Amino acid sequence: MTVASERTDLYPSRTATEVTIPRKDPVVWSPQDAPGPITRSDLQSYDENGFLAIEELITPEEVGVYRAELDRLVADPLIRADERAVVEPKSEKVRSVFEIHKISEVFAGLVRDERLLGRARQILGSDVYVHQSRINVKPGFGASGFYWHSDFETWHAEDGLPRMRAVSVSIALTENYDTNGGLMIMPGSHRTYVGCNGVTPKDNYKRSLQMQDAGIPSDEVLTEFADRHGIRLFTGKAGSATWFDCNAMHGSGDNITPYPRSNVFIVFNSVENAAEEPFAAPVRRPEFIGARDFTPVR
Ligand code: 6CS
Ligand code: FE
Repeated sequence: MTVASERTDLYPSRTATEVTIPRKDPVVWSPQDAPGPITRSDLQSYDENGFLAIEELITPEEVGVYRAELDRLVADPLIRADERAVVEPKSEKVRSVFEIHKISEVFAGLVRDERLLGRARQILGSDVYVHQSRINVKPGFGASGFYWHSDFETWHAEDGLPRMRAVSVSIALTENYDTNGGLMIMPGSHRTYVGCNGVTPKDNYKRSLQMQDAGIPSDEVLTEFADRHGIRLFTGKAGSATWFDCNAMHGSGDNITPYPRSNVFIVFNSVENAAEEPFAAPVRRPEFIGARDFTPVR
């Protein structure tokens, strides 16, 4: 067992100075002609941009099933009282429910679905396990968004993922308009790592899942990134999905419309990249946020 001090940290962050370094890992870990649901040209586009938008990953009927399950979970007082439920800072409405692939048979089936599992394996070039799953309700009338960040920066610093060998999929369960707080990604930003300054407070997750402040790039870096890469807003019908690389710079705005922007969000990590000790945090986050069960999804 290597102790933290002996480890090489390829992606230092949460130090006194902000750094930007070139990515040291492939984006697509399997050979270009690897079998799987993603076409060769889509795989190349994912490699280049760090994301892949799919117009209809699940059918309208399936959207109905998952929406009903989301509504059931959010309405359950036991779930609301559970630590896996995160509420909106202002309205106290449920904002997210974590580890849904464990608490819901319906969502457990989704992570095993070949349309998800096959794509994750093709991108990561190995068996995969679920590092994190959540439903985001993003209700109307004021749900707050997420400021710009790289998920990998958090998953490396706080959950101990050593390499950039994880992929997220966000499946829309309500229509994503250009007005109700949709996901924004900077295309190509996944090829540069931003090591942020600022130390990770203990129990950071209690705040960061409502409003992230540790691991936030500076205005200067974000301006340079936006000028270089641009910003793409993802809109689409319920059932559409966005796959994005763990290091893509992304965020979302507040939702002040009456229309919720609900999605299910699943993070697949390679079994070759299993979580170690945090690289820049005093303690591990709870397992419902950063999984420690590395059993491959079958
Ligand atoms: O800290 C995390 O793991 C979560 N936070 C954000 C803002 N995005 C990714 C992830 O779900
Ligand atoms: Fe994120």
